[in-house]
Amino acid sequence: MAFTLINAGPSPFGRKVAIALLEKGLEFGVVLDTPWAADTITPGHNPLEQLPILIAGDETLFDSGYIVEWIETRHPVPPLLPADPDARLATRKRQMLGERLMEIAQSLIMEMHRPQPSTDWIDRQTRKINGGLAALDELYEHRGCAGETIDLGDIAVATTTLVFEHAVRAGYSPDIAALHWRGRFPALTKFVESVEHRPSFAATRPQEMALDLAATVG
Ligand SMILES: N[C@@H](CCC(=O)N[C@@H](CS)C(=O)NCC(=O)O)C(=O)O
Repeated sequence: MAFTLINAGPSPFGRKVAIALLEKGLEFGVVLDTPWAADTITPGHNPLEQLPILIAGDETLFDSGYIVEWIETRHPVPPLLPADPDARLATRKRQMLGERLMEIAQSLIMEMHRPQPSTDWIDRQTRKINGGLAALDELYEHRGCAGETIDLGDIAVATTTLVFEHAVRAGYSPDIAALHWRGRFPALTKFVESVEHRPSFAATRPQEMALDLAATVG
């Protein structure tokens, strides 16, 4: 089956899908799109008007969490979810924290680009990011580093934390203390450093794109 991933260069959500496909050895092509642009193709494929979108034969899939669930269900080998129920729930918990942290960070960064940002909103999202990172650090104290295999939790956590750094580096986000996790959360740091050079991660590093977030939310 031919897969096409509609994605944006820096998207951590799209990177999560790309890494899952690569880990499974599934080939795919990439079409880049900007969901806020006048000529975007995204709404034609996803009523929620968000990337990533995966075209899988005659099926069109959207929302990265659903897409990776679909990939895991249709292509279970090699597994990215453990079969043991307790291990599976632990994986899902890390996946959920990684995904929600990304959405909260997005909300914070967008707020900071508004003409009159709300300090209360910024404080609330900042607190949630610090809390989520601390919760992940505790979970990785028990899980440790990635070995030969990684799971959907590892992929969600690493793509989120790595894009925090990319967002600051590329200037999409102000340099907010909450987005700094490397060194601040030792177990989380050790874990990300154990996966970030893996071939599936090396092949999908965030790519810069022209982004005017102030114009998007202003
Ligand atoms: N829950 C979605 C979030 C995806 C998301 O926020 N995508 C961004 C690009 S990285 C987007 O398309 N934003 C446009 C919008 O939300 O209108 C997922 O996991 O796929």
